[in-house]
Amino acid sequence: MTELKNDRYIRALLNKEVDKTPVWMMRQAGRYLPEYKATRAQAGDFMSLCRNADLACEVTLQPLRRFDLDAAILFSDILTIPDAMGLGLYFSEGEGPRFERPISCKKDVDNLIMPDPEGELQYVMNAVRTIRRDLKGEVPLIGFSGSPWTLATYMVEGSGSKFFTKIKKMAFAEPQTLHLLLDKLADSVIAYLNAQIAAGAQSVMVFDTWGGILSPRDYKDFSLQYMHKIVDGLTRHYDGQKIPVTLFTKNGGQWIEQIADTGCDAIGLDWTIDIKEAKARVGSRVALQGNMDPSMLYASPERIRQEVATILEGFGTGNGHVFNLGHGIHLDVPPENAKVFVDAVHELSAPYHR
Ligand code: 1CP
Repeated sequence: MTELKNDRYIRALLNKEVDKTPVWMMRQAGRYLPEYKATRAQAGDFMSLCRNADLACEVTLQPLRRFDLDAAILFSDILTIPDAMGLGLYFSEGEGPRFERPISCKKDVDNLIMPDPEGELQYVMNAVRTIRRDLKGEVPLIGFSGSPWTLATYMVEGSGSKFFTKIKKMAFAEPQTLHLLLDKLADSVIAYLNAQIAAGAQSVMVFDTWGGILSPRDYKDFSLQYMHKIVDGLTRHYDGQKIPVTLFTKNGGQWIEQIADTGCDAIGLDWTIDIKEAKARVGSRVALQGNMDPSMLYASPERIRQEVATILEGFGTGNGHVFNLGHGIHLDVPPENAKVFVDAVHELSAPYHR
């Protein structure tokens, strides 16, 4: 068991007292940092960076050298699972992720490989082990996965999408096929996240980036149900420590009570919900993470500080808040503005924790 030098993030997720509100940024390692671009160029393409444990560790640590962040997040991607299932992930320059062999029918689902986390996905576990070693207990390491629904959208669409017509066609015309796929994905995610925990992840987060494109009934049926299965299947205690689980559904503000009912420890909020209202609705059943609009980082230092102050005031006193952006940091944000944001959270939150 390693003692953490800074355990604010874990304590806040578990609704315990902290001296300042912890903060990290979704996609904190990435193209807005010149040093990331340099390491990525050294690796070649994005997947080669993910597959190289030393370089994946280097880019994980880069934002921590610049900013006073309270957590590190594994450098990898949610699409590692579909890739390991046999879909052939590739990145076309400027176009984002794509699959060589997308899913279109039941036979494709039947043929999927159930990936072995210490086999096809061992490179991810190696990155986790290397990062934990090099973090030296400074801050906790967050492991992550995509939600089954969000992974399925990429697997069926074959790439990112705007209207999600193929996955919705499958959902409404061939629901049994989609449920079969989602169930396989949930089993794979459970094995993958439990392996990350065994390799050293001290908290895990499930990204449901596309759950918010569904109707309330379909969200429950196609997304939430499978995240619930994941929460039930996760290792919740490891090496004498509780492993907090955060569920993030982008645009999921209307469903936070149901998300809390899964038994997760924390809910990630985007910026389309008022954090004061969210807290009133879920009380102290779960911690809340979020919820600043990432585009606020384009504003002046004064405006950024003002927004941080407003969100802190909205949450008010009490435990259970992790500050974050409501989605990933944009790639053209000046790194100095990210520093203003992180420092403002620590400085302005201290009075709420006396
Ligand atoms: O060119 C590059 O360098 C690749 C850009 C990039 C990066 C930096 C991709 C491709 N993935 C990542 C890393 C990544 N992805 C991390 C670790 C870094 C960190 O957080 O510091 C994480 C947690 C993700 C998660 C991820 N990937 C999500 C869920 C969170 C979210 O932002 O909604 C999703 C939807 C993806 C898919 C994906 N991978 C990459 C891109 C450009 C995308 C988005 C495609 C789309 O818009 O549909």
